[in-house]
Amino acid sequence: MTKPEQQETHDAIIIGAGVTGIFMLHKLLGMGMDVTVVEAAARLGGTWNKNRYPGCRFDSESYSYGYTFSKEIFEEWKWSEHFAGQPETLRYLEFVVDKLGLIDHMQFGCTVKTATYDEEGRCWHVELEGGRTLSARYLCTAIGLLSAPTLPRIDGMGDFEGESFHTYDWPEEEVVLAGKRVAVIGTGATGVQIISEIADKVDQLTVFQRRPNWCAPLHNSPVDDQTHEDFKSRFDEWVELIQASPSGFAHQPIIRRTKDVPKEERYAFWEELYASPGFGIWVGNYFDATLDPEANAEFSEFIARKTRERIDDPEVADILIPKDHGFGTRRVPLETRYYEQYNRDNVRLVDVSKSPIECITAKGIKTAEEEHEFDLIIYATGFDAITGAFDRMEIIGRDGEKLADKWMDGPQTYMGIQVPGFPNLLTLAGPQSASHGSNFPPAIEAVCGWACGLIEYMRDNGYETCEPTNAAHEEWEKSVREAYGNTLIPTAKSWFTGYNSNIEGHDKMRYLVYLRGAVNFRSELVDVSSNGYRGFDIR
Ligand code: NA7
Repeated sequence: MTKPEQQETHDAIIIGAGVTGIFMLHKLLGMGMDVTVVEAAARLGGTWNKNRYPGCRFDSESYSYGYTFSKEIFEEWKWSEHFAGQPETLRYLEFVVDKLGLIDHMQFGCTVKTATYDEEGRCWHVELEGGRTLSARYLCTAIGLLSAPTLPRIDGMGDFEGESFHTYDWPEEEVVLAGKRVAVIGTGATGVQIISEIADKVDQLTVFQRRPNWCAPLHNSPVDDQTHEDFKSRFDEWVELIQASPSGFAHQPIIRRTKDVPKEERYAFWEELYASPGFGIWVGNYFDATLDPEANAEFSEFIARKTRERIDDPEVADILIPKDHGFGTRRVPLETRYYEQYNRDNVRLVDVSKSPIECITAKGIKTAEEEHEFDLIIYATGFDAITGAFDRMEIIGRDGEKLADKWMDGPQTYMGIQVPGFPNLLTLAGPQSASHGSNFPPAIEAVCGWACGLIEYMRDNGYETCEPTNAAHEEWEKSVREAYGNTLIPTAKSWFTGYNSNIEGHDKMRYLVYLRGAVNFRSELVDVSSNGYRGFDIR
């Protein structure tokens, strides 16, 4: 392949200016490299720029979601809530970029159309929408795990005369909710947040639920000055706590089997978890709660009881309690007064599993039983998770092989970071890494740090290309699959297991996530690098 003339050339190109892209840019610039970030949106922030729907906020503790690589940033930024909302998180990322002087290395409004490996030049050529091309030795994808929204495949969606959009495409300008008849389709983490937030702001809210999720209270609260000072004084301890946790949150699983704990004691502990903030209820429980079917069933029944207590109408409660999967086998939405919203007179729940949506009409949504009229339809229908953002651009490796074809039946990677046949492509936050199975930013700090170590090693030794061997990739694949088998995750259809009814072909299990936890993942990274980057073919 010949290099197009007058091409903009860098040492590295990072695609995406979100949490990952920002940190990777900072690291590579620190190594003295010439780097540019190309970002499709008009501003930085990635997920936290796009998800502007009402109620969007962290389910991670603010202090565990913020970067931990800089004590100065940790100390200077004061979170206003223990689980910050989207506007604050976006401001935080802008603060970090400003503090580190990164903005001049970012180009906005740049959607990548194709990225093609040039065997002869040992580099990547990136073509943007509009025709501009850039090239670099290293191509780093920082394109998010939930950044390819999927709309349902329902007839008549274009006929609706009111407003409608996917939560990811929530408009920047204000959306008037007061006095509106609103439909929300979808009750995942996004739907739960939006329903909780808007129920008392709209005239009527109708929720279309296909399958319920197990939700638990978030217990958010403001951060006062004293608490912030405490966090500042315990920075090292706090980072250690997060690093020691398999989930990357400020919670450790209890190393006791559920049935080994006397009944009274375990129920008292579960009450405590239900009354505590954050994901402790999911990842700070007895370790077998999401591994052993019996333990899982008992804990699920406990949550079902807690849920029923909050809903006035037992029939509505029954529809909201999952029957097809146990607690924690899908992503647990954390909520603030979610279930109480169904006690309001202006909120209605439609069970789509019993009363399927037939079509969208000019006026609203027609189910098998009724035609509902709306002013606004909100699609909280989720994402083509983890691999979707890769599929939306054309990535072409050695011998013209397309990444989308290679990954047709599921991703193939080594360490979740590289793909055989795609030299010098670093899939930061790519499939089969720990960043999806644990708190995202700490995992990404580890992955980016490791990838930079690899680049440094290549630079110091005069190497030009790196890609995994097929054998290493196959072994990794096997290990990722085996880890699924040790959990109850495969018993539930969700984005963790690669299902999405709105995409052709995504109706079978795909192994997208490294499930052995963040601590093991970091050990595997260290093991590989300290053994001469075992499994990588570096030339
Ligand atoms: P999720 O968790 O994938 O949830 C999507 C929801 O939309 C879920 O309730 C789906 O029902 C529902 N859905 C999807 N397609 C349809 C159709 N065609 N008809 C009816 N209902 C549908 O996405 P979220 O955006 O909520 O959360 C994604 C992540 O963002 C979350 O895990 C956090 O990490 C942040 P289903 O359960 O498939 O029956």
